[in-house]
Amino acid sequence: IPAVPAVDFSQFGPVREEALSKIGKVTAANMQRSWLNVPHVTQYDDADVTDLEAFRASLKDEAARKGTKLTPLPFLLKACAVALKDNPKFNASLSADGESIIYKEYVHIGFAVDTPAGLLVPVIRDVDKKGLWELAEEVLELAALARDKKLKPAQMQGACFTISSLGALGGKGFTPIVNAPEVGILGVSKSSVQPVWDGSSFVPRTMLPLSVSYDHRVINGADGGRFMNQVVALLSDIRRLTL
Ligand code: CAO
Repeated sequence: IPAVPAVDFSQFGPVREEALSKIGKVTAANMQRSWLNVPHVTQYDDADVTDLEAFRASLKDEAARKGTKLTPLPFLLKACAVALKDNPKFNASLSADGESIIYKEYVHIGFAVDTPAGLLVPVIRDVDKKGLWELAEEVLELAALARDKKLKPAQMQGACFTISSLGALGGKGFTPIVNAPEVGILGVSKSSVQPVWDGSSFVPRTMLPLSVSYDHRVINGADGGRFMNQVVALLSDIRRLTL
Protein backbone atom coordinates (compact mmCIF):
# COMPACT_ATOMS: atom_id res chain seq x y z
CA ILE A 1 0.00 0.00 0.00
CA PRO A 2 1.25 3.55 -0.68
CA ALA A 3 3.20 4.83 2.33
CA VAL A 4 2.05 7.95 4.15
CA PRO A 5 4.85 10.49 3.51
CA ALA A 6 7.15 11.39 6.42
CA VAL A 7 6.59 14.99 7.53
CA ASP A 8 8.77 17.12 9.79
CA PHE A 9 5.96 18.58 11.93
CA SER A 10 8.40 20.78 13.89
CA GLN A 11 8.45 23.12 10.89
CA PHE A 12 4.84 24.05 11.79
CA GLY A 13 5.21 24.42 15.58
CA PRO A 14 6.59 22.75 18.72
CA VAL A 15 6.15 18.95 18.95
CA ARG A 16 6.93 16.14 21.41
CA GLU A 17 7.82 12.61 20.27
CA GLU A 18 7.04 9.56 22.40
CA ALA A 19 7.85 5.94 21.48
CA LEU A 20 4.88 3.59 21.16
CA SER A 21 4.59 1.07 24.01
CA LYS A 22 5.02 -2.63 23.21
CA ILE A 23 1.24 -3.09 23.54
CA GLY A 24 0.68 -0.05 21.34
CA LYS A 25 2.90 -1.51 18.60
CA VAL A 26 1.20 -4.93 18.71
CA THR A 27 -2.25 -3.28 18.65
CA ALA A 28 -1.30 -1.06 15.70
CA ALA A 29 -0.04 -4.07 13.72
CA ASN A 30 -3.14 -6.15 14.56
CA MET A 31 -5.53 -3.32 13.66
CA GLN A 32 -3.85 -2.69 10.32
CA ARG A 33 -3.74 -6.41 9.53
CA SER A 34 -7.47 -6.77 10.27
CA TRP A 35 -8.43 -3.58 8.47
CA LEU A 36 -6.52 -4.57 5.31
CA ASN A 37 -7.51 -8.25 5.25
CA VAL A 38 -11.12 -8.20 6.38
CA PRO A 39 -13.90 -6.74 4.23
CA HIS A 40 -15.88 -5.15 7.05
CA VAL A 41 -19.61 -4.52 7.25
CA THR A 42 -21.17 -2.91 10.34
CA GLN A 43 -24.85 -3.10 11.26
CA TYR A 44 -26.46 -0.94 13.94
CA ASP A 45 -29.47 -1.41 16.19
CA ASP A 46 -30.76 -0.44 19.63
CA ALA A 47 -31.84 -2.90 22.32
CA ASP A 48 -34.57 -1.91 24.77
CA VAL A 49 -32.78 -2.62 28.06
CA THR A 50 -35.41 -1.05 30.36
CA ASP A 51 -36.23 -4.36 32.06
CA LEU A 52 -32.58 -5.48 32.09
CA GLU A 53 -31.60 -2.22 33.82
CA ALA A 54 -34.42 -2.61 36.39
CA PHE A 55 -33.26 -6.17 37.10
CA ARG A 56 -29.65 -5.03 37.39
CA ALA A 57 -30.63 -2.23 39.79
CA SER A 58 -32.58 -4.74 41.92
CA LEU A 59 -29.38 -6.81 42.28
CA LYS A 60 -27.15 -3.92 43.29
CA ASP A 61 -27.17 -4.71 47.05
CA GLU A 62 -26.75 -8.42 46.44
CA ALA A 63 -23.78 -7.68 44.17
CA ALA A 64 -22.22 -5.49 46.88
CA ARG A 65 -22.74 -8.27 49.46
CA LYS A 66 -21.00 -10.69 47.11
CA GLY A 67 -18.19 -8.15 46.67
CA THR A 68 -18.82 -7.86 42.95
CA LYS A 69 -20.42 -5.47 40.46
CA LEU A 70 -23.03 -6.37 37.86
CA THR A 71 -22.58 -4.04 34.87
CA PRO A 72 -24.34 -4.58 31.53
CA LEU A 73 -21.26 -6.51 30.28
CA PRO A 74 -22.12 -9.96 31.76
CA PHE A 75 -25.57 -9.71 30.13
CA LEU A 76 -23.94 -8.79 26.82
CA LEU A 77 -21.53 -11.73 27.11
CA LYS A 78 -24.42 -14.09 27.82
CA ALA A 79 -26.55 -12.74 24.94
CA CYS A 80 -23.62 -13.04 22.53
CA ALA A 81 -22.91 -16.61 23.68
CA VAL A 82 -26.49 -17.64 22.86
CA ALA A 83 -26.39 -15.80 19.50
CA LEU A 84 -22.99 -17.35 18.64
CA LYS A 85 -24.35 -20.83 19.23
CA ASP A 86 -27.47 -20.14 17.16
CA ASN A 87 -25.54 -18.36 14.37
CA PRO A 88 -22.49 -20.64 13.88
CA LYS A 89 -21.00 -18.52 11.08
CA PHE A 90 -20.24 -15.90 13.77
CA ASN A 91 -18.48 -18.57 15.83
CA ALA A 92 -16.08 -19.47 13.04
CA SER A 93 -12.86 -18.51 11.30
CA LEU A 94 -11.75 -18.65 7.70
CA SER A 95 -8.90 -21.14 7.22
CA ALA A 96 -5.55 -19.48 6.47
CA ASP A 97 -5.72 -20.61 2.80
CA GLY A 98 -9.25 -19.21 2.47
CA GLU A 99 -10.55 -22.60 1.30
CA SER A 100 -12.77 -23.51 4.25
CA ILE A 101 -14.63 -22.26 7.30
CA ILE A 102 -13.65 -23.65 10.69
CA TYR A 103 -16.67 -23.81 13.00
CA LYS A 104 -15.91 -23.74 16.73
CA GLU A 105 -17.86 -25.82 19.19
CA TYR A 106 -16.70 -23.79 22.16
CA VAL A 107 -17.77 -20.24 23.02
CA HIS A 108 -14.88 -18.11 24.28
CA ILE A 109 -15.42 -14.33 24.16
CA GLY A 110 -12.81 -11.58 24.45
CA PHE A 111 -13.61 -8.12 25.81
CA ALA A 112 -11.61 -4.97 25.18
CA VAL A 113 -10.06 -3.35 28.25
CA ASP A 114 -8.74 0.17 28.14
CA THR A 115 -5.52 0.31 30.22
CA PRO A 116 -2.92 3.05 30.70
CA ALA A 117 -0.51 0.87 28.68
CA GLY A 118 -2.98 0.43 25.81
CA LEU A 119 -5.76 -1.84 24.61
CA LEU A 120 -5.84 -5.42 25.93
CA VAL A 121 -8.38 -8.15 25.20
CA PRO A 122 -8.68 -10.84 27.90
CA VAL A 123 -10.78 -13.87 27.03
CA ILE A 124 -13.55 -15.51 29.06
CA ARG A 125 -13.77 -19.20 28.27
CA ASP A 126 -17.01 -21.17 27.90
CA VAL A 127 -19.26 -18.15 28.37
CA ASP A 128 -22.26 -20.30 27.38
CA LYS A 129 -21.72 -22.48 30.46
CA LYS A 130 -21.37 -19.67 33.01
CA GLY A 131 -23.92 -17.67 35.00
CA LEU A 132 -24.10 -13.89 35.31
CA TRP A 133 -22.38 -13.73 38.73
CA GLU A 134 -19.51 -15.89 37.53
CA LEU A 135 -19.13 -13.74 34.41
CA ALA A 136 -19.26 -10.54 36.48
CA GLU A 137 -16.46 -11.83 38.69
CA GLU A 138 -14.33 -12.92 35.74
CA VAL A 139 -14.77 -9.55 34.04
CA LEU A 140 -13.58 -7.75 37.19
CA GLU A 141 -10.69 -10.15 37.73
CA LEU A 142 -9.44 -10.12 34.13
CA ALA A 143 -9.88 -6.33 33.75
CA ALA A 144 -7.83 -5.83 36.96
CA LEU A 145 -5.10 -8.18 35.70
CA ALA A 146 -5.09 -6.30 32.37
CA ARG A 147 -4.74 -2.91 34.09
CA ASP A 148 -1.93 -4.30 36.30
CA LYS A 149 -0.18 -5.78 33.22
CA LYS A 150 -0.46 -9.24 34.79
CA LEU A 151 -2.46 -11.07 32.11
CA LYS A 152 -0.81 -14.29 30.98
CA PRO A 153 -0.64 -14.93 27.20
CA ALA A 154 -3.09 -17.85 27.60
CA GLN A 155 -5.64 -15.45 29.11
CA MET A 156 -5.61 -13.45 25.86
CA GLN A 157 -5.90 -16.38 23.45
CA GLY A 158 -8.64 -18.51 21.95
CA ALA A 159 -11.46 -15.99 21.57
CA CYS A 160 -14.21 -16.75 19.04
CA PHE A 161 -15.70 -13.23 19.17
CA THR A 162 -15.00 -9.90 20.90
CA ILE A 163 -17.08 -7.30 22.71
CA SER A 164 -15.86 -3.71 22.77
CA SER A 165 -17.87 -1.75 25.33
CA LEU A 166 -17.49 2.01 25.35
CA GLY A 167 -20.78 2.33 27.23
CA ALA A 168 -19.30 3.89 30.34
CA LEU A 169 -17.71 6.63 28.20
CA GLY A 170 -20.68 7.61 26.05
CA GLY A 171 -21.29 7.94 22.32
CA LYS A 172 -24.10 6.83 20.07
CA GLY A 173 -22.29 4.25 17.97
CA PHE A 174 -18.97 3.31 16.42
CA THR A 175 -17.50 0.86 13.92
CA PRO A 176 -15.44 -1.75 15.78
CA ILE A 177 -12.64 -3.48 13.86
CA VAL A 178 -12.91 -7.27 13.70
CA ASN A 179 -10.17 -8.98 15.72
CA ALA A 180 -9.07 -11.40 12.94
CA PRO A 181 -9.05 -14.39 12.61
CA GLU A 182 -12.31 -13.92 14.52
CA VAL A 183 -15.10 -12.89 12.16
CA GLY A 184 -17.30 -10.72 14.38
CA ILE A 185 -17.17 -8.04 17.05
CA LEU A 186 -19.90 -6.26 18.99
CA GLY A 187 -19.54 -2.55 19.78
CA VAL A 188 -21.55 -1.23 22.72
CA SER A 189 -22.31 2.46 23.26
CA LYS A 190 -24.03 4.30 26.10
CA SER A 191 -27.63 3.52 26.98
CA SER A 192 -30.01 6.44 27.42
CA VAL A 193 -33.72 7.03 27.98
CA GLN A 194 -35.52 7.63 24.67
CA PRO A 195 -39.15 8.23 23.70
CA VAL A 196 -40.33 5.01 22.03
CA TRP A 197 -43.66 4.66 20.20
CA ASP A 198 -45.63 1.73 21.68
CA GLY A 199 -48.45 1.85 19.11
CA SER A 200 -50.51 4.50 20.85
CA SER A 201 -48.12 6.82 22.66
CA PHE A 202 -44.47 7.63 23.25
CA VAL A 203 -43.13 5.91 26.34
CA PRO A 204 -39.73 6.42 28.02
CA ARG A 205 -37.52 3.37 27.42
CA THR A 206 -33.81 2.80 28.11
CA MET A 207 -32.18 2.06 24.77
CA LEU A 208 -28.72 0.55 24.28
CA PRO A 209 -26.99 1.31 20.94
CA LEU A 210 -25.18 -1.70 19.47
CA SER A 211 -23.01 -2.14 16.38
CA VAL A 212 -21.85 -5.47 15.03
CA SER A 213 -18.97 -5.59 12.54
CA TYR A 214 -18.26 -8.79 10.64
CA ASP A 215 -16.07 -10.34 7.96
CA HIS A 216 -18.13 -10.28 4.77
CA ARG A 217 -16.11 -13.19 3.36
CA VAL A 218 -17.75 -15.48 5.93
CA ILE A 219 -20.92 -13.65 6.96
CA ASN A 220 -23.60 -12.22 4.69
CA GLY A 221 -25.83 -9.26 5.49
CA ALA A 222 -28.78 -11.54 6.25
CA ASP A 223 -26.62 -13.57 8.69
CA GLY A 224 -25.56 -10.28 10.29
CA GLY A 225 -29.18 -9.14 10.54
CA ARG A 226 -30.23 -12.41 12.18
CA PHE A 227 -27.36 -12.25 14.69
CA MET A 228 -28.13 -8.65 15.63
CA ASN A 229 -31.89 -9.34 15.87
CA GLN A 230 -31.21 -12.15 18.29
CA VAL A 231 -28.84 -10.13 20.48
CA VAL A 232 -31.41 -7.30 20.59
CA ALA A 233 -34.25 -9.74 21.42
CA LEU A 234 -32.22 -11.40 24.20
CA LEU A 235 -31.24 -8.10 25.81
CA SER A 236 -34.76 -6.70 25.46
CA ASP A 237 -36.27 -9.72 27.24
CA ILE A 238 -33.58 -11.32 29.40
CA ARG A 239 -35.92 -14.19 30.36
CA ARG A 240 -34.89 -15.52 26.93
CA LEU A 241 -31.31 -15.94 28.18
CA THR A 242 -32.53 -18.84 30.29
CA LEU A 243 -34.18 -20.72 27.39
N1 CAO B 1 -24.50 2.26 28.97
C1 CAO B 1 -24.60 2.99 30.11
N2 CAO B 1 -23.84 2.75 31.21
C2 CAO B 1 -22.94 1.75 31.13
C3 CAO B 1 -22.79 0.97 29.99
C4 CAO B 1 -23.62 1.25 28.87
N3 CAO B 1 -23.53 0.56 27.73
N4 CAO B 1 -21.82 0.05 30.22
C5 CAO B 1 -21.38 0.25 31.46
N5 CAO B 1 -22.06 1.27 32.02
C6 CAO B 1 -21.88 1.80 33.36
C7 CAO B 1 -21.71 0.68 34.38
O1 CAO B 1 -22.95 0.13 34.78
C8 CAO B 1 -20.99 1.40 35.49
O2 CAO B 1 -21.94 2.22 36.19
P1 CAO B 1 -22.03 2.19 37.80
O3 CAO B 1 -20.62 2.47 38.26
O4 CAO B 1 -23.01 3.27 38.09
O5 CAO B 1 -22.49 0.83 38.14
C9 CAO B 1 -20.08 2.37 34.74
O6 CAO B 1 -20.64 2.50 33.44
C10 CAO B 1 -18.63 1.91 34.63
O7 CAO B 1 -18.58 0.61 34.12
P2 CAO B 1 -17.18 -0.14 34.00
O8 CAO B 1 -16.38 0.43 32.90
O9 CAO B 1 -16.55 -0.14 35.35
O10 CAO B 1 -17.59 -1.66 33.73
P3 CAO B 1 -18.00 -2.42 32.38
O11 CAO B 1 -18.30 -3.80 32.82
O12 CAO B 1 -19.04 -1.70 31.64
O13 CAO B 1 -16.69 -2.41 31.49
C11 CAO B 1 -14.46 -2.80 30.82
C12 CAO B 1 -15.53 -3.06 31.87
C13 CAO B 1 -13.20 -3.49 31.26
C14 CAO B 1 -14.90 -3.34 29.47
C15 CAO B 1 -14.26 -1.26 30.70
O14 CAO B 1 -13.77 -0.75 31.91
C16 CAO B 1 -13.33 -0.84 29.58
O15 CAO B 1 -12.11 -0.90 29.69
N6 CAO B 1 -13.94 -0.35 28.47
C17 CAO B 1 -13.20 0.19 27.33
C18 CAO B 1 -13.15 -0.79 26.19
C19 CAO B 1 -12.45 -0.19 24.99
O16 CAO B 1 -11.45 0.53 25.12
N7 CAO B 1 -12.97 -0.45 23.80
C20 CAO B 1 -12.44 0.10 22.60
C21 CAO B 1 -11.58 -0.92 21.96
S1 CAO B 1 -11.11 -0.45 20.33
O17 CAO B 1 -10.15 0.79 20.56
